[in-house]
Amino acid sequence: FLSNPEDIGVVAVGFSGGQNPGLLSQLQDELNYKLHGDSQVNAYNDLVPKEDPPFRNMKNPGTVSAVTQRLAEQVYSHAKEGRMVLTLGGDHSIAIGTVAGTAKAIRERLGREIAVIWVDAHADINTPETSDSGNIHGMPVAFVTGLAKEEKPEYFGWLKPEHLLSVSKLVYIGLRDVDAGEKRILRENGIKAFSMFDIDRYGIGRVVEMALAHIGNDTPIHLSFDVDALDPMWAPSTGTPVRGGLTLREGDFICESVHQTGNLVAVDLVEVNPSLAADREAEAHETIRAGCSLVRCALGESLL
Ligand code: B3U
Ligand code: MN
Ligand code: MN
Repeated sequence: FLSNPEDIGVVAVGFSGGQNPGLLSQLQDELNYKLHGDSQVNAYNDLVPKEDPPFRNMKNPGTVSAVTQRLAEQVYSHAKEGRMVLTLGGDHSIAIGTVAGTAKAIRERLGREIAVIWVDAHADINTPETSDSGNIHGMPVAFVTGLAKEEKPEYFGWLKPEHLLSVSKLVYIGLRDVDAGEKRILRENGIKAFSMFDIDRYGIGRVVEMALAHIGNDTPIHLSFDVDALDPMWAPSTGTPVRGGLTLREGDFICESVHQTGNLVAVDLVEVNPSLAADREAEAHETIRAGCSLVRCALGESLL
């Protein structure tokens, strides 16, 4: 294993409030993992600026930049010590920090470039200019690949070459809601992507095999799993549900397969956003159950 499989660095980010610790206590108490870092949810309140006007069409750019910069340092220090890093989100903008942190740590520790498997209904590769929404959770891949660039340190200018991911080491699984501008970016950069169409056509087994073949043997893998890749039947409590997604078993299979490579160095589980509305408690519970299943599979717990 490229990371010590019994030793996990955990970072819990925002939003999901009191929900994530359920997963954390499962890992620690039932499965005897050694957890480092906060078992608390980082609010990063100290980093939120008083005013945060849009910049290049991005919403809350100063806040997201400062939070992801801090997160990159946290993830970096776990990965540098050889721990597998598990980050529980939070919206997918946090992957700017997690990918930056692992990319830098793995370069220093193993002298290698990481690969990223991005499991999502969306491509999250808008630049500030191609984005219609201005939401940074639709842009993280553009920032970590250097396709979106910004000099100002308070607006992601802290991203340096050692934080970046090469587009040839990126592969998507589960896409089904991709903007026209994003399709152009994927095409022009020759980025490997397996949509739901490919999963229907080849089956999840072949798709994962092809995805892993693309990034190559013994490449350190960062798995960034947006729970909205799953069909809303399994994960209804998420910001932008899109029907026609992965079954829970297909999601679990991706995680198990990545575990089996022995090359997993980091996992993000994001967009788990349990609504506090009382009438949606059952949906929140189902979504968290799905998230727990994915993480346990990524840790190899479901394999014999
Ligand atoms: N592509 C759209 C929608 C979107 C992307 N990621 C999420 N939603 N979660 C955008 O806003 O960039
Ligand atoms: Mn996403
Ligand atoms: Mn998504």
